[in-house]
Amino acid sequence: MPIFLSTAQSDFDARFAEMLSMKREDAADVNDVVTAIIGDVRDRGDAALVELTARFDRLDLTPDRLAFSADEIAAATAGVSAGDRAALAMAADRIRAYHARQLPEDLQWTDPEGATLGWRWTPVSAAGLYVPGGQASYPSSVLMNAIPARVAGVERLVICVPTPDNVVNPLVLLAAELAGVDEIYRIGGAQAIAAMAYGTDTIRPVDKITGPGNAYVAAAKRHVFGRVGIDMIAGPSEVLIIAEGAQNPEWLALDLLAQAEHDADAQSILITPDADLARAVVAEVERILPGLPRAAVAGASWRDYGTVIVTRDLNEAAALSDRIAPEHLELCVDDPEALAQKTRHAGAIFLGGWTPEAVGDYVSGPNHVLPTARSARFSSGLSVMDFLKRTTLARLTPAALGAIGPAAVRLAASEGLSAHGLSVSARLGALNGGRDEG
Ligand code: HSO
Ligand code: ZN
Repeated sequence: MPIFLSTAQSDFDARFAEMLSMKREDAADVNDVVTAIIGDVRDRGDAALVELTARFDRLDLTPDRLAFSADEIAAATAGVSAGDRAALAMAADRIRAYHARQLPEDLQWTDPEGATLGWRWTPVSAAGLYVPGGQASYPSSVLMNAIPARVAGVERLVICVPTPDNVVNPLVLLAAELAGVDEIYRIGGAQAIAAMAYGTDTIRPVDKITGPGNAYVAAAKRHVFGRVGIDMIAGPSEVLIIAEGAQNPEWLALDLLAQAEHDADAQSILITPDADLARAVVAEVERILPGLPRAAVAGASWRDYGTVIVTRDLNEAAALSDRIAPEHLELCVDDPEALAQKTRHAGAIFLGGWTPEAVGDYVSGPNHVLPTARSARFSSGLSVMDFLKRTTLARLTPAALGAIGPAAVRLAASEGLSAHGLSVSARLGALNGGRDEG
């Protein structure tokens, strides 16, 4: 049974707070194991990668076979159907076009004192993308991680994907090819993260690591943060749908189930001012669920975390949504634009009944790597910006230094940093024809 709440209940606030604080992820403590693996890869490089891959993935490699060769990629992708290939290519094109618009502009101006100031953006030199193996190996996620890096201008793009028992998803390799990935290594887990962060004889280190992974991968990313940049650590996925009467209950139920089938820890929430619609959607979920191939996963998610909230009106629904700060927000209402104006905290907003979140997972264009677990309050989805850094620029004329330098001299004195003060005042002295400046 999902959780049912109504804002008319006298204890609504307490029950809503309880729902909000529900812990959905049981992060296993794998830090000791991960620290040992990372140490091993740092000490022994390729030899450790070969051993760990034999142990965890039952795959015998040699250092020269860590990377997929061009022939292996061609052979693996040859069997992909024309239809799948075209769908993936369309997704890649649309994701590329969307992200191209994110490229930020450099800026420079001269202020009234004569200081020319600004900043410029430059890409990281090399990025590494982790792709999980097996069931969770999503070609769409390869596109979502790799394309923004390429659009940012990253010169070298690397993928690590584990291939347990030598099984690889051909669509993952095809997605990598479409996105313009340069190197693909068949290694996974903490050892792959360590190899990308520290490098081995075969794998040169990267500057930034992104991509989803299990508890070991997440712990390894935290561990190497600082040595390299990382993206967010994603928690279980979630969707919040705000709907009103005229919407199709079956479509809404399917949208809730699309989220629930990701993971038993995923959360699907429906908020509506229409109690009849709420009942109809729940009935549809129950009707459809048993027939889904992933009924066990979706059913567990719906039973444990599924939530239905009946509000007095849409305004109340928008306010609750902001408190939840969902990863995905669907606005299935007559005037989605107006409702979108009333919400701020969401990773991605899908406006109107013809924009199911699933289309955003694949082909609409925006990124599907989004802030989970209420972190949309303070962070954003993956973007071109994640692969860029900003360098600030300043150039002063003698007159500009004359105008603002004396304040720096004072502040240096107040911090007890005499060389700082002298470095400015020496120049001010030269400016004033040798007279000292205080
Ligand atoms: N909804 C997931 C992404 C995804 N869905 C990949 C299907 N494939 C997290 O935004
Ligand atoms: Zn999805």
